Amino acid sequence: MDRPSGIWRRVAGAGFALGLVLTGVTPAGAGAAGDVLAAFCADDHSSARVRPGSALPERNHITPAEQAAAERDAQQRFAARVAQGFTPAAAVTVPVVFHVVTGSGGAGNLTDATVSAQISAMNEHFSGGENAGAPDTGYRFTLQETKRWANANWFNNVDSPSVEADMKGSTRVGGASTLNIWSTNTGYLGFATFPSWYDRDPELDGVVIQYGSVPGGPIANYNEGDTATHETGHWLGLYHTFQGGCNGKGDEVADTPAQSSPTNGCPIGRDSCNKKPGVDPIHNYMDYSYDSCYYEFTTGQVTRMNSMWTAYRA
Ligand SMILES: [Ca+2]
Ligand SMILES: [Ca+2]
Ligand SMILES: [Zn+2]
Repeated sequence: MDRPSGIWRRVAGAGFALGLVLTGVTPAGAGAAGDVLAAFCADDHSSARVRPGSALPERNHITPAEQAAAERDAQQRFAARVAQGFTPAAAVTVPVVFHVVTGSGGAGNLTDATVSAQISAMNEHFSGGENAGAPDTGYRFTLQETKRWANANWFNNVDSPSVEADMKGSTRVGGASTLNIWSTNTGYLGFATFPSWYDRDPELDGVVIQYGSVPGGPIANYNEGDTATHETGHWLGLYHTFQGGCNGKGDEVADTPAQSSPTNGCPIGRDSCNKKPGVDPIHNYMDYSYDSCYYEFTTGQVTRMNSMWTAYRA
Protein backbone atom coordinates (compact mmCIF):
# COMPACT_ATOMS: atom_id res chain seq x y z
CA MET A 1 0.00 0.00 0.00
CA ASP A 2 1.26 3.44 -0.75
CA ARG A 3 -0.64 5.43 1.80
CA PRO A 4 -0.59 5.68 5.56
CA SER A 5 -2.62 2.84 6.94
CA GLY A 6 -2.21 3.17 10.65
CA ILE A 7 -1.79 5.56 13.50
CA TRP A 8 1.06 4.30 15.54
CA ARG A 9 1.87 4.61 19.16
CA ARG A 10 5.50 3.68 19.02
CA VAL A 11 7.37 1.33 21.23
CA ALA A 12 9.83 3.05 23.48
CA GLY A 13 13.37 1.78 23.42
CA ALA A 14 13.62 1.67 27.17
CA GLY A 15 17.09 0.31 27.75
CA PHE A 16 17.06 1.10 31.44
CA ALA A 17 14.05 -1.12 31.82
CA LEU A 18 15.89 -4.22 30.67
CA GLY A 19 17.51 -4.92 33.98
CA LEU A 20 14.26 -4.49 35.80
CA VAL A 21 12.64 -7.08 33.64
CA LEU A 22 15.53 -9.48 33.71
CA THR A 23 15.67 -9.44 37.47
CA GLY A 24 11.95 -9.75 37.78
CA VAL A 25 9.54 -12.45 36.85
CA THR A 26 7.68 -12.87 33.63
CA PRO A 27 4.44 -10.98 34.12
CA ALA A 28 1.38 -13.14 34.29
CA GLY A 29 -0.48 -13.55 31.07
CA ALA A 30 2.12 -11.81 29.04
CA GLY A 31 3.46 -14.75 27.10
CA ALA A 32 7.12 -15.15 26.38
CA ALA A 33 8.89 -12.08 27.61
CA GLY A 34 12.06 -13.01 25.80
CA ASP A 35 10.75 -11.91 22.43
CA VAL A 36 9.82 -8.55 23.79
CA LEU A 37 13.15 -8.07 25.50
CA ALA A 38 14.98 -8.89 22.32
CA ALA A 39 12.89 -6.41 20.43
CA PHE A 40 12.99 -3.61 22.96
CA CYS A 41 16.51 -3.77 24.25
CA ALA A 42 17.73 -0.47 22.96
CA ASP A 43 18.50 2.88 24.43
CA ASP A 44 15.92 5.49 24.98
CA HIS A 45 15.58 7.85 22.11
CA SER A 46 13.74 10.80 23.59
CA SER A 47 10.31 11.92 22.74
CA ALA A 48 9.65 10.25 19.43
CA ARG A 49 9.42 6.79 20.96
CA VAL A 50 11.17 5.46 17.90
CA ARG A 51 12.94 2.17 18.32
CA PRO A 52 16.56 2.96 17.47
CA GLY A 53 17.71 1.10 14.43
CA SER A 54 14.17 0.24 13.48
CA ALA A 55 13.59 -0.25 9.79
CA LEU A 56 9.86 0.07 10.21
CA PRO A 57 8.25 2.50 7.80
CA GLU A 58 6.62 5.66 9.02
CA ARG A 59 2.91 5.01 8.74
CA ASN A 60 1.24 7.63 10.87
CA HIS A 61 2.07 10.77 9.01
CA ILE A 62 -1.09 12.78 8.50
CA THR A 63 -0.28 15.79 6.38
CA PRO A 64 -2.16 19.07 6.84
CA ALA A 65 -3.84 18.46 3.49
CA GLU A 66 -4.95 14.96 4.53
CA GLN A 67 -6.20 16.32 7.83
CA ALA A 68 -8.16 19.09 6.13
CA ALA A 69 -9.72 16.63 3.69
CA ALA A 70 -10.61 14.26 6.52
CA GLU A 71 -12.27 17.06 8.47
CA ARG A 72 -14.33 18.13 5.46
CA ASP A 73 -15.46 14.57 4.89
CA ALA A 74 -16.35 14.11 8.55
CA GLN A 75 -18.38 17.30 8.64
CA GLN A 76 -20.28 16.30 5.52
CA ARG A 77 -20.93 12.81 6.83
CA PHE A 78 -22.03 14.15 10.19
CA ALA A 79 -24.41 16.66 8.59
CA ALA A 80 -25.87 13.93 6.41
CA ARG A 81 -26.45 11.69 9.41
CA VAL A 82 -28.10 14.44 11.38
CA ALA A 83 -30.32 15.18 8.37
CA GLN A 84 -31.34 11.52 8.47
CA GLY A 85 -32.39 11.93 12.06
CA PHE A 86 -29.33 10.56 13.86
CA THR A 87 -28.13 12.41 16.92
CA PRO A 88 -24.87 11.74 18.76
CA ALA A 89 -25.50 9.23 21.49
CA ALA A 90 -24.69 10.14 25.08
CA ALA A 91 -23.48 6.62 25.73
CA VAL A 92 -22.24 3.91 23.40
CA THR A 93 -21.45 0.31 24.25
CA VAL A 94 -18.98 -1.12 21.78
CA PRO A 95 -18.73 -4.88 21.24
CA VAL A 96 -15.13 -6.06 21.13
CA VAL A 97 -13.75 -9.06 19.30
CA PHE A 98 -10.31 -9.73 20.74
CA HIS A 99 -7.95 -11.72 18.54
CA VAL A 100 -5.07 -13.30 20.46
CA VAL A 101 -2.48 -14.03 17.78
CA THR A 102 0.34 -16.29 18.88
CA GLY A 103 3.80 -17.17 17.63
CA SER A 104 5.92 -20.26 17.86
CA GLY A 105 5.89 -21.94 21.23
CA GLY A 106 2.72 -20.10 22.17
CA ALA A 107 4.40 -16.70 22.41
CA GLY A 108 1.87 -13.99 23.09
CA ASN A 109 -0.78 -16.41 24.31
CA LEU A 110 -2.66 -13.98 26.56
CA THR A 111 -4.90 -15.65 29.08
CA ASP A 112 -8.63 -15.02 29.23
CA ALA A 113 -8.00 -13.19 32.49
CA THR A 114 -5.55 -10.86 30.80
CA VAL A 115 -7.95 -10.17 27.95
CA SER A 116 -10.59 -9.37 30.53
CA ALA A 117 -8.18 -7.10 32.39
CA GLN A 118 -7.45 -5.25 29.16
CA ILE A 119 -11.13 -4.61 28.52
CA SER A 120 -11.60 -3.52 32.16
CA ALA A 121 -8.71 -1.08 31.82
CA MET A 122 -10.31 0.45 28.75
CA ASN A 123 -13.59 0.84 30.59
CA GLU A 124 -11.87 2.50 33.52
CA HIS A 125 -10.07 4.89 31.19
CA PHE A 126 -13.12 5.75 29.08
CA SER A 127 -15.26 6.25 32.18
CA GLY A 128 -12.88 8.87 33.58
CA GLY A 129 -11.99 6.55 36.41
CA GLU A 130 -8.33 7.49 36.67
CA ASN A 131 -8.76 11.11 37.73
CA ALA A 132 -11.45 13.08 39.51
CA GLY A 133 -11.44 15.76 36.84
CA ALA A 134 -11.66 13.39 33.90
CA PRO A 135 -15.04 13.27 32.15
CA ASP A 136 -16.89 10.05 31.55
CA THR A 137 -16.72 9.65 27.79
CA GLY A 138 -19.83 7.48 27.75
CA TYR A 139 -18.00 4.74 25.82
CA ARG A 140 -17.94 1.26 27.25
CA PHE A 141 -16.52 -1.96 25.84
CA THR A 142 -17.91 -5.44 26.19
CA LEU A 143 -16.04 -8.55 25.18
CA GLN A 144 -18.14 -10.27 22.54
CA GLU A 145 -15.66 -13.00 21.74
CA THR A 146 -12.02 -13.95 22.12
CA LYS A 147 -10.53 -15.66 19.09
CA ARG A 148 -7.17 -17.39 19.15
CA TRP A 149 -4.95 -17.70 16.11
CA ALA A 150 -1.69 -19.66 16.11
CA ASN A 151 0.09 -17.98 13.21
CA ALA A 152 3.71 -16.99 13.61
CA ASN A 153 3.70 -14.98 10.41
CA TRP A 154 0.80 -12.81 11.53
CA PHE A 155 2.26 -12.59 15.03
CA ASN A 156 5.73 -11.48 14.03
CA ASN A 157 5.22 -9.73 10.70
CA VAL A 158 2.05 -7.70 11.18
CA ASP A 159 4.00 -4.53 10.48
CA SER A 160 4.13 -5.63 6.86
CA PRO A 161 1.02 -4.18 5.21
CA SER A 162 0.47 -7.36 3.20
CA VAL A 163 0.64 -9.53 6.32
CA GLU A 164 -1.59 -7.09 8.19
CA ALA A 165 -4.15 -7.29 5.38
CA ASP A 166 -3.96 -11.09 5.31
CA MET A 167 -4.42 -11.34 9.07
CA LYS A 168 -7.24 -8.86 9.29
CA GLY A 169 -8.97 -10.05 6.16
CA SER A 170 -8.91 -13.62 7.44
CA THR A 171 -10.15 -12.86 10.93
CA ARG A 172 -12.08 -9.60 11.24
CA VAL A 173 -15.62 -9.82 12.61
CA GLY A 174 -18.55 -7.40 12.40
CA GLY A 175 -19.23 -4.02 10.84
CA ALA A 176 -18.17 -0.46 11.56
CA SER A 177 -19.47 -0.50 15.13
CA THR A 178 -17.55 -3.62 16.20
CA LEU A 179 -14.08 -3.05 17.62
CA ASN A 180 -11.62 -5.74 16.58
CA ILE A 181 -8.39 -5.82 18.59
CA TRP A 182 -5.47 -8.00 17.52
CA SER A 183 -2.65 -8.64 20.02
CA THR A 184 0.58 -9.38 18.17
CA ASN A 185 4.34 -8.94 18.31
CA THR A 186 4.22 -5.67 16.37
CA GLY A 187 7.36 -3.57 16.62
CA TYR A 188 5.19 -0.68 17.75
CA LEU A 189 3.12 -0.36 20.85
CA GLY A 190 0.07 -0.31 18.63
CA PHE A 191 -1.67 1.13 15.62
CA ALA A 192 -5.23 1.82 14.57
CA THR A 193 -7.45 2.85 11.71
CA PHE A 194 -9.46 6.06 11.65
CA PRO A 195 -13.24 5.84 11.28
CA SER A 196 -13.09 7.75 8.01
CA TRP A 197 -11.07 4.91 6.50
CA TYR A 198 -13.78 2.34 7.09
CA ASP A 199 -15.59 2.78 3.79
CA ARG A 200 -12.36 2.46 1.84
CA ASP A 201 -10.90 -0.50 3.71
CA PRO A 202 -13.50 -2.09 5.97
CA GLU A 203 -11.46 -5.26 6.32
CA LEU A 204 -8.58 -3.31 7.88
CA ASP A 205 -10.72 -1.57 10.49
CA GLY A 206 -9.59 -1.97 14.07
CA VAL A 207 -6.71 -1.84 16.52
CA VAL A 208 -3.46 -3.80 16.67
CA ILE A 209 -1.53 -3.81 19.93
CA GLN A 210 1.77 -5.20 21.15
CA TYR A 211 0.86 -8.16 23.33
CA GLY A 212 3.34 -6.95 25.94
CA SER A 213 1.39 -3.70 26.42
CA VAL A 214 -1.55 -5.37 28.15
CA PRO A 215 -2.04 -5.04 31.92
CA GLY A 216 0.82 -6.88 33.61
CA GLY A 217 2.73 -7.20 30.35
CA PRO A 218 6.52 -7.10 30.07
CA ILE A 219 7.01 -3.66 28.49
CA ALA A 220 8.12 -1.42 31.34
CA ASN A 221 6.17 1.85 31.59
CA TYR A 222 3.72 0.72 28.91
CA ASN A 223 2.08 -2.26 30.53
CA GLU A 224 -1.09 -0.94 32.11
CA GLY A 225 -3.28 -1.44 29.05
CA ASP A 226 -3.26 2.20 28.02
CA THR A 227 -2.00 1.43 24.53
CA ALA A 228 -5.32 -0.19 23.65
CA THR A 229 -7.08 2.90 25.02
CA HIS A 230 -4.87 5.23 22.97
CA GLU A 231 -5.42 3.20 19.80
CA THR A 232 -9.15 2.99 20.45
CA GLY A 233 -9.12 6.77 20.76
CA HIS A 234 -7.85 6.86 17.18
CA TRP A 235 -10.46 4.28 16.18
CA LEU A 236 -13.06 6.68 17.57
CA GLY A 237 -11.63 9.55 15.53
CA LEU A 238 -9.14 11.27 17.82
CA TYR A 239 -5.78 12.56 16.65
CA HIS A 240 -2.67 12.78 18.79
CA THR A 241 -2.65 15.82 21.04
CA PHE A 242 0.52 16.89 19.20
CA GLN A 243 -1.07 16.58 15.75
CA GLY A 244 -0.31 19.71 13.76
CA GLY A 245 2.16 21.12 16.29
CA CYS A 246 1.82 24.54 17.87
CA ASN A 247 -0.03 26.32 15.10
CA GLY A 248 -3.14 25.82 13.05
CA LYS A 249 -5.94 23.57 14.18
CA GLY A 250 -3.77 21.04 15.95
CA ASP A 251 -5.79 18.02 16.95
CA GLU A 252 -9.10 19.74 16.08
CA VAL A 253 -10.00 19.76 19.79
CA ALA A 254 -10.19 23.13 21.55
CA ASP A 255 -9.62 22.01 25.15
CA THR A 256 -6.36 20.15 24.56
CA PRO A 257 -3.57 22.75 24.68
CA ALA A 258 -1.37 23.01 21.61
CA GLN A 259 1.64 20.69 21.72
CA SER A 260 4.62 20.63 19.39
CA SER A 261 5.82 17.05 19.77
CA PRO A 262 5.11 13.77 21.57
CA THR A 263 5.78 13.52 25.28
CA ASN A 264 8.16 10.91 26.66
CA GLY A 265 7.77 9.82 30.26
CA CYS A 266 5.78 12.16 32.49
CA PRO A 267 7.41 15.62 32.52
CA ILE A 268 5.06 17.68 34.71
CA GLY A 269 4.83 21.25 33.45
CA ARG A 270 6.18 20.55 29.97
CA ASP A 271 5.19 23.43 27.71
CA SER A 272 6.34 22.74 24.17
CA CYS A 273 4.24 25.58 22.72
CA ASN A 274 5.14 28.34 25.16
CA LYS A 275 3.46 31.04 23.12
CA LYS A 276 0.15 29.18 23.33
CA PRO A 277 -2.00 28.96 26.46
CA GLY A 278 -1.73 25.98 28.73
CA VAL A 279 0.92 23.41 29.44
CA ASP A 280 1.14 20.28 27.31
CA PRO A 281 -1.65 17.74 27.86
CA ILE A 282 0.77 15.07 29.02
CA HIS A 283 -1.91 13.24 30.97
CA ASN A 284 -4.10 12.82 27.93
CA TYR A 285 -4.49 9.32 26.53
CA MET A 286 -3.75 10.70 23.06
CA ASP A 287 -0.20 11.84 23.93
CA TYR A 288 2.73 9.37 24.07
CA SER A 289 3.39 9.57 27.81
CA TYR A 290 3.98 6.60 30.11
CA ASP A 291 0.89 4.59 30.92
CA SER A 292 1.14 5.71 34.55
CA CYS A 293 1.06 9.34 33.39
CA TYR A 294 -2.13 9.05 31.39
CA TYR A 295 -5.40 9.78 33.13
CA GLU A 296 -7.87 11.60 30.92
CA PHE A 297 -9.70 12.36 27.76
CA THR A 298 -11.23 15.85 27.60
CA THR A 299 -14.81 16.96 27.08
CA GLY A 300 -13.77 18.31 23.69
CA GLN A 301 -12.46 14.90 22.75
CA VAL A 302 -15.73 13.32 23.91
CA THR A 303 -17.64 15.67 21.61
CA ARG A 304 -15.35 14.76 18.75
CA MET A 305 -15.69 11.02 19.38
CA ASN A 306 -19.47 11.35 19.42
CA SER A 307 -19.46 13.27 16.16
CA MET A 308 -17.18 10.71 14.54
CA TRP A 309 -19.28 7.83 15.85
CA THR A 310 -22.40 9.43 14.41
CA ALA A 311 -20.67 10.18 11.10
CA TYR A 312 -19.03 6.79 10.54
CA ARG A 313 -19.93 4.06 12.98
CA ALA A 314 -23.49 4.55 14.27
CA1 LIG B 1 -6.00 21.12 20.79
CA1 LIG C 1 1.52 26.09 25.96
ZN1 LIG D 1 -1.29 7.12 18.26
